[in-house]
Amino acid sequence: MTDARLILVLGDQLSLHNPALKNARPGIDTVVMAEVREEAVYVRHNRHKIALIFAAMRHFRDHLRGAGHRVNYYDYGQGVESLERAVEAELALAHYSAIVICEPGEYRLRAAMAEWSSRFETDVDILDDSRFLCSIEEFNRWADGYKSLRMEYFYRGMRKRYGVLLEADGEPCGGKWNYDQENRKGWRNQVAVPARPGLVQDAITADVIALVDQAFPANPGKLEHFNYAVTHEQAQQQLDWFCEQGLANFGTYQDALAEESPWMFHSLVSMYINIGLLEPLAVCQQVEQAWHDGRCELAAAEGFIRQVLGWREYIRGIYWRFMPDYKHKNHFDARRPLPEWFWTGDTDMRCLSQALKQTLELGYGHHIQRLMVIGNFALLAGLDVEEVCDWYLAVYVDAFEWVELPNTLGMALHADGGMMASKPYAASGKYIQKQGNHCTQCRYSPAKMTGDGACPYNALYWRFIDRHLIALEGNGRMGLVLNNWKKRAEADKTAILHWADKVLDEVVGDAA
Ligand code: FAD
Ligand code: DLZ
Repeated sequence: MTDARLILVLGDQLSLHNPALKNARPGIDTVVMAEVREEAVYVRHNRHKIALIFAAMRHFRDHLRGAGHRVNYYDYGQGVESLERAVEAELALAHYSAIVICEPGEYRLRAAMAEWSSRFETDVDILDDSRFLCSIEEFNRWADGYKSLRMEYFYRGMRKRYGVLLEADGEPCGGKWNYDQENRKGWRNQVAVPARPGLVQDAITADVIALVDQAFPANPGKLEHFNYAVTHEQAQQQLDWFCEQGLANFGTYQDALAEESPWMFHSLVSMYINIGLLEPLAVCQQVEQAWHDGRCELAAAEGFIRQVLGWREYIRGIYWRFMPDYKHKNHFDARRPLPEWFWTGDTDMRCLSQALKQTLELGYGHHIQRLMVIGNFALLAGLDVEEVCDWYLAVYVDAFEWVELPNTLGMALHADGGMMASKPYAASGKYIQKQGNHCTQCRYSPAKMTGDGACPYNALYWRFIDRHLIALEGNGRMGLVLNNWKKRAEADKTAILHWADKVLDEVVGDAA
């Protein structure tokens, strides 16, 4: 009787620290990896995302084989329907004493795997994902102690726990925990944006690109622009490049919007951390070291580290604490169908068109595009929460439900009623004008509220305030805005609301 184990490695678990691989015994255990239909089609994934995952999986397979592991790998062309079917096929080939898996990042798969033990009549060990810096249990323990779960307090705890940007006496470096106030500059072409280095594609990646182009003809994504790292070494080179070229300006322009660049000074590392090509603590430590070496200001390093050590871990904690109910929340009862142009980017709103087009073509949008351009529009227009979330899950290369859902449903759409954010991230065209230079190229004017040429964000913003006045009334942080609206003359309000309905009818389609 053999005690060989079947170790299943998923497409976003390509880490050398994957707990399922930690005790794997080359020559005894078998690692299984599978490109499967179910994972590839459960939303209309961007082709960049599928290509990134398949190419990184194939490179990881070779890496494991190089380290002596037996890896049974199923190519997409073999037509395996699901991960469950891949396991079933393996169990038909050999006897295994147990199936070992690192817990998956999405609830639907976690729920399915909970059935595997009885389904396969085999032990199934689902291990904690040790690649996160706060386990689900630890997050829940922290959350149990608070009435409202604010990221800032969680983040301070993580800084202390991991000794990041901390003085010897336990106080934060520089005397402050958070330098966000210094990180909000708008974009007026103040400095040159460095060109991103191109990555050389090997035969494995070229094969995958050809496969994805052929197998997913109706999906978004232009693979002639594919420029993502597919190995640990390449991902590390991308991070090194960011620390050299982007980090110094990252903080200052973190909230900026630029006509000239899809990524500005952002790091483009979320996709690598999320699939295991980079480790989050090492990423934070490298950025901290860059500050110690004098390569950036403290505000830039702190601003970056807060996103990874704070937001990323906090978001994951929120997901697992509140799923599965969280997915069905719809605080503002937003149900307007997603306009078809979300899949083409064909709208005259310049900021929105640019954010959508680069998202669809490259699989990437930076945070302010996701939150204040696309998400803000979806919030103001009352777009259907579930449809918007599915869209976000499909179009970004870094999208996995554990991170996409709280960011979209909670942060951008406030559909959880404020479980995460203390107020909705709703803003008019003036915010977009302040943060960037799209408005100079746009046919709409942020200075106009109604009439031809008025920026649609303006009237939609006040319509949103008017519609949800009662729901927002108890929120102290909204008081000023609500009073501004209430103080307006009735005729003024009527004209704005009338125009907003026209905008919804003409720009969004369907003025329900
Ligand atoms: P940078 O701006 O350089 O930030 C550095 C790193 O911080 C990122 O790589 C990421 O690992 C982390 N980070 C920053 N903000 C967040 C956040 N809010 N939540 C989690 N991690 C964060 N991020 C995803 O990884 N996957 C998603 O599917 C995703 N969907 C989003 C949807 C919406 C509506 C919004 C508002 C945000 C979403 N984010 C998501 C968070 C954030 O926008 C991306 O992580 C970031 O834009 C990735 O680009 P970057 O690597 O250049 O990030
Ligand atoms: C996103 C994705 C895709 C497109 N394809 C696969 C695949 O073929 N095989 C696989 O193991 N994983 C894939 N993934 C990642 C999974 O969807 C991911 O592991 C789950 O969503 C859990 O986070």
